[in-house]
Amino acid sequence: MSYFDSVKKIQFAGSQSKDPLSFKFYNPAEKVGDLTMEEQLRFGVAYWHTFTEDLSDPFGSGTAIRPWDKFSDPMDKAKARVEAAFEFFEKLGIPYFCFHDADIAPEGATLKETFDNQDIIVDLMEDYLKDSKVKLLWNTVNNFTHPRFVHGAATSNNAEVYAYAAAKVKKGLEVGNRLGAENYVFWGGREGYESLLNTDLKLELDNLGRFFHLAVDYAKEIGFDAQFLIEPKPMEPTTHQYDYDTAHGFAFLQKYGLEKHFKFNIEANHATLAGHTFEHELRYARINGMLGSVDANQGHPHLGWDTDEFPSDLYATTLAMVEILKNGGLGKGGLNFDAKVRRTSFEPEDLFKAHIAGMDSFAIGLKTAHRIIEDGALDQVVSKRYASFESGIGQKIVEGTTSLKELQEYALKNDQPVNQSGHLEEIRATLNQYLVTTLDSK
Ligand code: XUL
Ligand code: CO
Repeated sequence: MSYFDSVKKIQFAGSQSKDPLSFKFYNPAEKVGDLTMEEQLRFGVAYWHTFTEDLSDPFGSGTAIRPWDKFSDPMDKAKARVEAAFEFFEKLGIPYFCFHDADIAPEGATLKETFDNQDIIVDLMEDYLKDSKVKLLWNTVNNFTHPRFVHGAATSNNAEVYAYAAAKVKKGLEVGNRLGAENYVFWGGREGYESLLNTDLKLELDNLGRFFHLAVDYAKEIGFDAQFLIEPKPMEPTTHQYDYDTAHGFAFLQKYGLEKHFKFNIEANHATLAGHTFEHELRYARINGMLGSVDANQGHPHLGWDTDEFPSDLYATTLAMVEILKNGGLGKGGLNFDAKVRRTSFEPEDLFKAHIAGMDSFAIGLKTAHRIIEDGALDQVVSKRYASFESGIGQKIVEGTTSLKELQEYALKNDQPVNQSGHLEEIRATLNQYLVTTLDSK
């Protein structure tokens, strides 16, 4: 059965194409440097936004027209979604997908029934994966939507909820192992607090550390070798989420002796909610050897919540790709579109058009970043700016061979330091030049 009859396999048609159902810049087989675009970008579809989401918002009900909604029985609908998903992946030519347990199968009356429902869908997915090039980039469990998680999951005040959440993670690890997931994600949707007035901060953080250790141990026990990823977000739905940003998350992992077992899944819109740029979070993870994967989306500058828009900001995709290329790629990670079409873009074809827009935006980012790095355009600016640390007193500071006494003697002798301009406007103009010439090149 076909769910997207009007759509044929999406092809690369070049930058002059007027066909909305074609790639203008993403040409999977084209090499940028030593690797193809497909190998470097490792795009993924988020199952929840593409197949489960109904496009409701806090003020309005769902608008999405989804061909699989003709099935009213929840299990029939879940099966239809798998069928539709694989048709979508194949037609889009996207190599990966990601899901939460709750996206793929309905909850049962008991936890056991919920697991049984999942098993039926996972069996079906396993069959599809056998005949497909598509792979599971990561899976995770939803320990935040159901009312039982009102006070959190691994940071709940209620030990029974902690156990329930742990049971779901154990199942999630088994499912990931069966389906060959390359990563396993922890996004702490309600792992944080609403108010400190009724919160035992220390106990909650210690419990979260214990929870991650339990997951690491169980993955080892069953031979699940996925990369574990923490996905930072500062707030929403909590007022303070414990994995606030990469720096918070990294400090937490180090405190609890978990840093060897985890990397970060950096989401653009979470970075901006934390008051950072996307590239800041990527850079922070990269310089600490902790960049694992990316949730590719963008926020809206006027809206202070997680709008999860498809990425179209070429500055952001370019600077993100600079970080990713400098990281030597994403390894087992990828660029998962944790993005939803707008409530007003409710037609099934919009799902394709949105992914095409995102994939083209990152293809432009990749090409531009590759040229910036090859030419050393930003590297030269930075090394020139820090040249004072390459010789003399600067070299001694970097090598750790000086003292406060020597630095004072130096400062007394030289007196007022002389600074040089940072030339930021010139650098931004250079970035514009690189972007525009990428767009011109096809
Ligand atoms: C929520 C979010 C999640 C995670 C997975 O803001 O980004 O969808 O990516 O739980
Ligand atoms: Co996300």
